[in-house]
Amino acid sequence: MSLLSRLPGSPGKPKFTALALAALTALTTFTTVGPAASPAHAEPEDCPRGYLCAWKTDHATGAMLKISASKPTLGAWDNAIRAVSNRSNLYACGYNEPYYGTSGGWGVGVRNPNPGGTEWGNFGAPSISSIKLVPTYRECDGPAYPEWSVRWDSLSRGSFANLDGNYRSDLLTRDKVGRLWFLPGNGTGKLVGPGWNAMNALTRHGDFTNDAREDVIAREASTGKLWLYPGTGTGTFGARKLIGAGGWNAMTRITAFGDLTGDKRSDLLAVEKATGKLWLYPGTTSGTLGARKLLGAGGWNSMDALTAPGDVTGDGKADLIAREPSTGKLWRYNGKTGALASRVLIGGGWNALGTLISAGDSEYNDGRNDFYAITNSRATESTTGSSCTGADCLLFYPGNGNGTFQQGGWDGSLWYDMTAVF
Ligand SMILES: [Ca+2]
Ligand SMILES: [Ca+2]
Ligand SMILES: [Ca+2]
Ligand SMILES: [Ca+2]
Repeated sequence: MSLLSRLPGSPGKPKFTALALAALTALTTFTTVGPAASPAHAEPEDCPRGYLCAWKTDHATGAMLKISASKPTLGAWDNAIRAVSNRSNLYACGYNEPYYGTSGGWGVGVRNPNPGGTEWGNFGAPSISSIKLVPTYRECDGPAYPEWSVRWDSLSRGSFANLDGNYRSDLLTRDKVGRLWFLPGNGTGKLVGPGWNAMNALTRHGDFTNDAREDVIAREASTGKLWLYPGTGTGTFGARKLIGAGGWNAMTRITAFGDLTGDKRSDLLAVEKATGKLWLYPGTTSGTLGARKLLGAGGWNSMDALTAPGDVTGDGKADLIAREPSTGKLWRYNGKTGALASRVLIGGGWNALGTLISAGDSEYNDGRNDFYAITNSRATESTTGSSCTGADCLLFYPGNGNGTFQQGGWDGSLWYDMTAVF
């Protein structure tokens, strides 16, 4: 079916806003608009901002349906919608069955948010029987969060990459609209809370409050304050505590590391933007951070990803992984007590990867910490080892326990609509 059409008032000028991932999912984004011939009474302008409006004619004339929330059934509008304008801030998903079901090989028709009202069109079929309005594209045909499934692993238990302390590594992910989700590792997800777009650095790994439960540290963009969110041991968090009164906007690559100083308390690493120095902020008995110590005299601005995978070399000391964007090389810095050893090259081609993720010993029950990465648009079949190319494929790199990782492979999940995974 052809999705190409024209914008009102711009005959012959095609406009596409289809999402790149449409081809990878059952979803289809329609940006089609009415026929070039101007209707006598074009009414899309009558649709108020904040609403999804629908008409029973191709020309968007006559009676107008106006909704601002999902409709599992459509009553008199069932199978009657021929034109739509989505002036809400949400994605509009059209289904050919009631209660958001599809049948007959029909996928979900999606219309992107268009509060300005510059586009109108249809859902791609005249048989729409329910409409969902959702904040992110992926919610048209599934949960708001990606599928994170790892095997039950007796050695996973602990407070590294394990917020709920059970036998599966877990992840946190923030979606585009700022909701933070806890992914316990069995494919499900639980909402931690909204509002996390106020933070422009998020990190975890290790326990900072000395209760054996993993915590989260976040930087507030508007203030440069650093906040500690104490883990409750269930994937939720207690009242946040200020651990950095300000000035943290001068830092980048803020990374909860595990224990580097050897006192069994988790420490924090960060790079000073102005100088390229790498600093260690030691965890203390009170859950605050002690006086910082210089770890790297300079040059750390040449790294664009710091990741703390825990101990990957098997000596019991946490290690650091960093990517050099100018070369795409991945480097490992072995942890020593209070310092990092000279770097060791562990991979190339890592510029095709966006987010790097540590998940502890997530698989194989081997006590070896594993590593994950999410591809960016540069990823090819050789990057992913699979047919998943381009952005948002989650790749799994099993740890060998000696500081190296096996060849990565796609785990089958797609992480679009996410702005942080940690
Ligand atoms: Ca804790
Ligand atoms: Ca420490
Ligand atoms: Ca180590
Ligand atoms: Ca493992």
